[in-house]
Amino acid sequence: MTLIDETPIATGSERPDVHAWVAQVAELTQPARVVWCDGSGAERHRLIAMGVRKGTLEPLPEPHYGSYLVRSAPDDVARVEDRTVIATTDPDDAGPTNNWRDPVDLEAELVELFEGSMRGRTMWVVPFSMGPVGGPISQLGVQVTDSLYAVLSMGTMTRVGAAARELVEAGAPWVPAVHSVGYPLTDEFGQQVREDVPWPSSDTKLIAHFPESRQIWSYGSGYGGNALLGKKCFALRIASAMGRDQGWLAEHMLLVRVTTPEGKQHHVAGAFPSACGKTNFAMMTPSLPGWKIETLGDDIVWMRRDSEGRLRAINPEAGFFGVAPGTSEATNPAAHQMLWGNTIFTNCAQTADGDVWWEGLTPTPPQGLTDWRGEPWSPESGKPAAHPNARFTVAAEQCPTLADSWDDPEGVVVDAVLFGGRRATTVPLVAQARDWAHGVFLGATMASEKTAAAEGTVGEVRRDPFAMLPFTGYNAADHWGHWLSQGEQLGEHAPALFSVNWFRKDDDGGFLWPGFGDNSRVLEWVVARLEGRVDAVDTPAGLVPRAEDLTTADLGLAEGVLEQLLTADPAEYAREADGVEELFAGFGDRLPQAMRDQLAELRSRTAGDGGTA
Ligand code: OXD
Ligand code: MN
Repeated sequence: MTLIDETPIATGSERPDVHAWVAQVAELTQPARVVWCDGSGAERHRLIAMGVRKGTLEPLPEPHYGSYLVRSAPDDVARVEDRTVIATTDPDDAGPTNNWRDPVDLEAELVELFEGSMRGRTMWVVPFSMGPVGGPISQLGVQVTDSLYAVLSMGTMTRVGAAARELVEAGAPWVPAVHSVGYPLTDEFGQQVREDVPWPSSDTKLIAHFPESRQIWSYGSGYGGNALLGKKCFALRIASAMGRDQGWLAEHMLLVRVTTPEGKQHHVAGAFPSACGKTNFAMMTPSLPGWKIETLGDDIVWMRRDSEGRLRAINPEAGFFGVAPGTSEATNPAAHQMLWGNTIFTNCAQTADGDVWWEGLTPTPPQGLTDWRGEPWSPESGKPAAHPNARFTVAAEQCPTLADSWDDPEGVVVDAVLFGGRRATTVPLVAQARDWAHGVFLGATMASEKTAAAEGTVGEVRRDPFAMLPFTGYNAADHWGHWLSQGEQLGEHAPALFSVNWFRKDDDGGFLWPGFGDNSRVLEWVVARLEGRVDAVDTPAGLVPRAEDLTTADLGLAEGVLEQLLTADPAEYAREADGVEELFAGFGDRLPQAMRDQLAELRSRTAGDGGTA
């Protein structure tokens, strides 16, 4: 059976008939029944009732109306990056940061894996839109899946239903996405071979992407980004390749609207690696009086030039799949409040009265907790009660800080983009790029430090270009080239680019900057730069604020801390240049010349300060 080659969607001119495609997948996977989803409330109720009956969903007590706890299999708790592959005809099109596979070999492997993989199970067909249905920046997809949890979650995270289905049936471009948990219940003769379990999954996992024919095949996992195929698989890996070919951008970014005390609005996107506080930033309560931050998205942004040449952005998702641990009324009041009901919690701990709990929700854990595996828990166990990657899945509309324009199909005009890593040293609190190419260099060279063995020592630096290391569906160097050419086309309409770093530490390992709502002080400076109201200091990091231009008087920072936060030390940047050179070396001649020029510029700015140039 040929799965990939007979689906001529790569050319963009012809699409497979969706019904023929569903029949083809059903012939391969042999489900007991095929059910088309309509995304209705009635359907959600039916699915939830089924999930409760199977033991997959456990209802939470009052007052959490419509909320459920799910426990995954203990070995199916996160994205599996080493089993996530990109198939391209030429390995260089996947590049050195992806796990490359030959498309023909991969197809053969997938046929073997998926053959009969849904026997005895229901195959749901989920037509969905990423972004408002029919919008100029939106895209369509169809996920088939034998996971009830995936269907329910897709219903929250994307726009599922008749409107998307009608467009797909009418021949609009769409992305086929096949998902099986790899847990068949019957053999080829229809004889039952095992009972279903609350969280079906397989030891064999493979998350496969075909950016050339725009297809996704995911096997063996029911968790998050491995299974909700609209998210990382489509909206980042496949969409980034579509964006390269079609002239737009799919990025791992948050999106907020900033309103100044004078009532001026600016839209800011921000690329931050996983676990660097994107959701907290996107829902921030600013500590600066009179400032307002409204949420448009917390994880993914699609951006496209409009007819006037401006860069417009949407959040293609319709919900939040957020990390629960660390979320509390103190750290993220908006997120805490939006979880009042209609939420699916996965791998959280459970209190004696059946409610959910996670580390950081309350200063001390309540008595009588059950851990995420369903075992009794006490602090003496030395293990977390909630899994560190425990999640909540909730509709965007429940977010109290949601901007009214979050659902506007036209999107919002992006005024600024922030690139933020987690760096204990070297990188200042904020720096504006000198120009577009320098901004692309700041994005390409973003990094996070692994936790150092001893507090205060310098951790190993892991480069995470554009926070897209596991998410760019093509050669990362081509991604930088694509950003460079977008900048050329945007010209005077290009947003301003900045690097930010909330995580700089003092010599004792303490954070220098309070972060959270105080990050609004950095946004105040960003806005002042956009409005041309303040000068900046030219440093190896870029254009850094003068200390007097940041509002910090009421923060009680110790003497010298602000200066330290704003320092871009040439000697440290000479070492940074060495690290960047190492990163760039991996890309050979795919590296854009402009990136080589930026590295040379950094070398010249740090010459004589310990670098190798
Ligand atoms: C996520 C991630 O789940 O970036 O959003 O890992
Ligand atoms: Mn993410």
